[in-house]
Amino acid sequence: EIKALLFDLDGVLVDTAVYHYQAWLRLAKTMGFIFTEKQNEELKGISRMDSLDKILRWGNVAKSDTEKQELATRKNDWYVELINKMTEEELLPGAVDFLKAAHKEGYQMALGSASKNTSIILKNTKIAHFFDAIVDGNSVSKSKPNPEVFLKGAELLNVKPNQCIVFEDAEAGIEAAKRGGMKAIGIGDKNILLRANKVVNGLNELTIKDLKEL
Ligand code: B16
Ligand code: MG
Repeated sequence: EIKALLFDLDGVLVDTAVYHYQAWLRLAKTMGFIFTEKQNEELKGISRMDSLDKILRWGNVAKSDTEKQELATRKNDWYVELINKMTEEELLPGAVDFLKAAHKEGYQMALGSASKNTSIILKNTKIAHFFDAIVDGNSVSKSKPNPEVFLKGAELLNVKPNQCIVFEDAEAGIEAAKRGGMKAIGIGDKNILLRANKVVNGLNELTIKDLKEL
């Protein structure tokens, strides 16, 4: 029986990928190159440092570890400037209604995100109160597809992995849920999120009844 729902943040509840892209692109430009929105897709769900490594590879640029730390910090400062201005209007279609319905149904809920900036985003979009536990980039050491972020969430909620459904937009996130022994609902393209138990375009297409039929 499903008792808990674990939500990824970026791409499931809000679209922060556009802000990550703006900030990373600004950084790339300072190094003399650019990358496309399509390439930015590959950065979804992966950690800040892994993102930077990919971008440097795209630009054919080599940097020392110290330089990489500086670059990541600079990008994050720009990114934080952008998300500081976010409002609840930027929640994805159906997100709040779904969280409300799930809460009413009595499900326990946790956030499972790779981001170290979740608290700003949750505060600005006013959805922090829905979550009984928050696991994010500040509390995990292994990034998705490692299941750590979701297993910690289940542990904090005191439920077993097989009592959880994970909501994820990234392939690595679906993989993490599966490796953790959980069910997964993909938000996005079913040709990409192949391992999900079900795929929808957004939470607006999902009902509580769908969860029971999974
Ligand atoms: P930060 P999620 C992820 O969030 C993003 O999808 C990914 O693009 C980003 O690199 C990662 O968070 C780290 O974010 O730089 O804010 O710590 O999808 O796991 O909610
Ligand atoms: Mg995501």
